[in-house]
Amino acid sequence: APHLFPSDFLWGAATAAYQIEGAHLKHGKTLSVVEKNMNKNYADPSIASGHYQYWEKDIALMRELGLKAYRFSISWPRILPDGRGKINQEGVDFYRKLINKLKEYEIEPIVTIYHFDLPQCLQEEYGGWSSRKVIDDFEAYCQVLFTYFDDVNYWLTINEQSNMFQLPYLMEFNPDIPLEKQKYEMNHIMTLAHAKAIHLCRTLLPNAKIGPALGIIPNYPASPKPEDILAARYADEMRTYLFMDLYMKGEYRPFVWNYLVENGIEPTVEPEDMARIQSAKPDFIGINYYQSRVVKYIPEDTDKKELKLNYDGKDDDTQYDNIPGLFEGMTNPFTPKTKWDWEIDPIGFRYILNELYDRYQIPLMITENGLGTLDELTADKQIHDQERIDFLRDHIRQLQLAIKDGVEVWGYMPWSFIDLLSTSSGFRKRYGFVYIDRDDKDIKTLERIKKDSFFWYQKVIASNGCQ
Ligand code: BGP
Repeated sequence: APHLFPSDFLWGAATAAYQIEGAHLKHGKTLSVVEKNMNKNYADPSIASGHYQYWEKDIALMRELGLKAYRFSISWPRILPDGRGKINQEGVDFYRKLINKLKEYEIEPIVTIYHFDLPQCLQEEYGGWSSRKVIDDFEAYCQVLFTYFDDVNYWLTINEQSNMFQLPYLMEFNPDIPLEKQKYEMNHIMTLAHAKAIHLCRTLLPNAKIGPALGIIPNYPASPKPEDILAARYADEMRTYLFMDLYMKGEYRPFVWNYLVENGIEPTVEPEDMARIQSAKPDFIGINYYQSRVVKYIPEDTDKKELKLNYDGKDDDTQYDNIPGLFEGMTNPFTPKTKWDWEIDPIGFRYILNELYDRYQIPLMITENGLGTLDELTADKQIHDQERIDFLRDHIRQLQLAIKDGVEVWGYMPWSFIDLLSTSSGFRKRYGFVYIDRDDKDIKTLERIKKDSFFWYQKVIASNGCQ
């Protein structure tokens, strides 16, 4: 294959704090909302992948893999155990050591400021993201990060604001307020917090690059029926362009705004809000891509079905995203599925990158992409994860084609570097290039074992994208 990846392309891998670190109530750290609310049958964050303890081993593996970049998140309650005010020096030191080591090995740190882990104490104090008070606390947290870690060149403000409101364990809601109303209010407040982070970054770190990371799912019409074509468009409006337009234009899309008003669920917008958001244009957009979605029209009088929290690979657990009157997701008869029924669609990756770049003309960074599956350790301690290699190879090819199509992409951070706690499915569903020797209940040795995909990706990086 011809070399089409830019010579400075950032080949990386991604993780998030609560999914790998462990030590979740140790060394000064307090509880976060996601740690409190995730299903403990699958996911116990107290040890996770043991990264807090074995971080040096992990970085040595990154170096061996040849990573040019590493995307990780900083845990807010590890830095500020009370949500604000007193700094936990041990937490600062942990990330300081991590960043120093990465720099020593010439691995570019790409730091997520917020990956689902609001300090639980702020949830209890004022309802977390439902109150504007969180904006100042978030800004103060960013100020700490931009001061202590001023040598970081790439920042991600908020991970998957778009999905945060779909998967209830990532957030905590007030049972006394209608859920839909609350979601859009929180989304607005979160967008303001994101804008604050960008403004502060421009002041304190004028040379750094900063942007959000969105979970993006392209929507395909279920049939050539005109109402299904419209359904796909509406799904894109509500699940993708709502967020993209807020970030990129500082505007609510007319379709979305009218829908919210009609349903009495529009957020409170104060006079300066939109100007603040508008003046905080990101340098790039992070894209988390796992799958595409097929949607059909469903009438307004259909009952709304809430997404299920815990996929366990069983068909009856599958639930599809839906907004009665607009769209409902369904299975795609033309694509293979993962063991958790996620659609495997590399072409959708090329399609959506083109779509987003066309609309917004902003550089993109792939901040997540990967295959969650069961990995079996063989008797001689190997992991033959050919399925993962095929998945990543096919996506990298489509990424290469998207770049050929003219899309500007800065880097590729597959999810995930090492096996980690899947928020929905614990340690059964694995994503890593490196296997962690543990199960959901049995912690075992936490030994790090390189999978076949590790050696494959090593070659991909060394050849700048030839597979
Ligand atoms: C994204 C999240 C990640 C990761 C990934 C895989 O939405 O940003 O944190 O969890 O999805 O999801 P899961 O673990 O549910 O398979």
